[in-house]
Amino acid sequence: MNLAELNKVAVAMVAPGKGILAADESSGTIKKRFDAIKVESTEDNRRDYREMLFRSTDAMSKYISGVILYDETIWQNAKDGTPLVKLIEQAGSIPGIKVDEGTQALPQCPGELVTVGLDKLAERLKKYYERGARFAKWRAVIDIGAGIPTMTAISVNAHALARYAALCQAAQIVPIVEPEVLMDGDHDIDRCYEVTQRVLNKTFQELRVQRVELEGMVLKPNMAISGKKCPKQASVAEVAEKTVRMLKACVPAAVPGIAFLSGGQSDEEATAHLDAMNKIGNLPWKLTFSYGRALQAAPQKAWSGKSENVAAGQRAFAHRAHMNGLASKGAWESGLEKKAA
Ligand code: 5MM
Repeated sequence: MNLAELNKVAVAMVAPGKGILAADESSGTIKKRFDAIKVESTEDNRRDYREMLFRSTDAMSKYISGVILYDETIWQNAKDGTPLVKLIEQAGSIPGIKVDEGTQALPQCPGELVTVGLDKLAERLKKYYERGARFAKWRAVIDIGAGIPTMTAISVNAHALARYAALCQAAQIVPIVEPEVLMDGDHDIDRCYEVTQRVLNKTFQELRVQRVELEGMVLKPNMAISGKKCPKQASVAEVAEKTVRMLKACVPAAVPGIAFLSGGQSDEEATAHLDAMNKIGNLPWKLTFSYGRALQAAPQKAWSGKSENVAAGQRAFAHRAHMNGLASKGAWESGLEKKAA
């Protein structure tokens, strides 16, 4: 393993003003997204949609440090035969790959999940590296509810995240470590804080046990935030203050950067929260975005599967990428959203 090279890639992934586009929706998830805009989820439509994003040259080169791809996409070519991976590289962005194979029910833990995909991962990583991937992603899913999460779910998911991360680094690929505590319930922000703190502590304990080099990874966590169904929604200032406090308590300064998931927040909320955290300042790591829905909802709607809407889709994508790029430097203002509208 060449740690200096891994660190160089990790630092580039969280470069000031830039963040990561999570375009790694599995077949089931992209179908859900396409259903919402009444587009059939065929291989060609998925290719056309992602080609539209990756050919948004201005946005890609200015605001997108890296793109997380799904297995199908990393092997796909654009309409003119250029590999999609090349489009990303030509824009100066880094190709990455989701390598987990989804979740399965966790035995003896009703309602809880464990992420799978470690079998043959070393061989798969080698092929992805040859294709151009320089970072990877694995997402663990932790739900909050009555009596959950159990320590069992936290522990097995942290163990798998660390196994994955160690294998990535051995293959000269930077691991994005994503332990996602879902915001689906009716819990308040303090319960989210407490659960996420336990999850992060266990994850970093496992990363240490399995000798993962912290300088060569990126963390992708949820924010400390109220559950979607909680009657009391925390303000932007409270989310920012509690998330920064929680991360300072759990994430070693050796980690070059933290790139948040959006987790179902609205586009503007996800931007406002990131911006408010960066405005607090004096942080030991870079804080940026690795958004899926909060970057793609607007371009999906604007595109709606029609070739005549490609320019509008690219404009919508460029706008969100720009706003989040500003937020990664604490330089966003809500007025900029209105001006664009
Ligand atoms: C883009 O969505 C990713 C893939 O999800 P599935 O494997 O469930 O299809 C997802 O992992 C995503 O990278 C993260 O959850 C962050 O996305 P959001 O939408 O939460 O920002």
